[in-house]
Amino acid sequence: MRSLLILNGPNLNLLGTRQPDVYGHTTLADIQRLCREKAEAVGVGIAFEQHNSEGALIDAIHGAKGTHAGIILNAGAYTHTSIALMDALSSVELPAIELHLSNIHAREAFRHRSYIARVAVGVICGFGAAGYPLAIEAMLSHLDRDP
Ligand code: CA2
Repeated sequence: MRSLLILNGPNLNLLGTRQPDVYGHTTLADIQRLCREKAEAVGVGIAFEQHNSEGALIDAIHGAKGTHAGIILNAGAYTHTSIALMDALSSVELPAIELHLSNIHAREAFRHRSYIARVAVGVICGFGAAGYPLAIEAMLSHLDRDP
């Protein structure tokens, strides 16, 4: 069975515990459950990870090569700063979808820049937790596209 890596970056482990006005009440464990349900429904495997450090995220991206067919990445604030994550994604040559809970373009100017978008096949943002199952569907549609 094909498998996808769903990778979450810094502070996303705090979801549902603080700033519910911005990020809602859903916890990362709730999101993981949503992803499992969606993955079962569409017949794809998933690995769901969260790391606070840039190095651990890079290691997870490197490890995806040969194991996963694509990467769904909510890189958190590293989205806006990390050339290293961008380079890691380029190096593994796997399709990646950039994902955010919030609409980063409706927020502060420093969140409008994304290094991840340059190497992603697409971006989903602003749909809260519902963006995760949408990203699974989008990735499968990308993988199954006509060449
Ligand atoms: O909207 C998103 O998904 C973000 O990736 C979330 C990041 C933010 O830096 C990006 O610009 C957009 C922040 C994640 C922090 O999540 C928290 C959750 C609860 C309390 C504090 C932070």
